Amino acid sequence: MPATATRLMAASVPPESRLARGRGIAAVVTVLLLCMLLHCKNADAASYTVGDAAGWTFNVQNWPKGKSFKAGDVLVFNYIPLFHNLVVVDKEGYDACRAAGDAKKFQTGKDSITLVKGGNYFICTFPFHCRLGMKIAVNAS
Ligand SMILES: [Cu+2]
Repeated sequence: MPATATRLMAASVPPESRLARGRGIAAVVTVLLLCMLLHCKNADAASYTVGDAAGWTFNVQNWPKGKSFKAGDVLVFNYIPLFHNLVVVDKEGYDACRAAGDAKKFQTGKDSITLVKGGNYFICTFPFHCRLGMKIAVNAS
């Protein structure tokens, strides 16, 4: 094909449609960048199994020691729901091993909790369990 014919064909594409194609590409690139950003945010959040292999049980109190947590990290609590539960409390509730009546209670045996910035406190409210160290305090930065 002679060079002039190619040039003619390229010129026959109306400029508006080329502009539209450019906008389409820009939109796709924007969506891809947003996906990558969201993915990075998720990849940044870590997931921890509370108590490691032993799970959420007695004497788990020291498990958070030496670990650093960030808001958005997820704690996974594994336990037998017949024997334990998981209740979100505040510092006072943690210290006194007492949950308010409206405290958020989980009892599936496998609960995933996303940490909020600051203090995150969890206890088991089965009689004496909290006193036996079934409590954790986690500070998330
Ligand atoms: Cu318990």
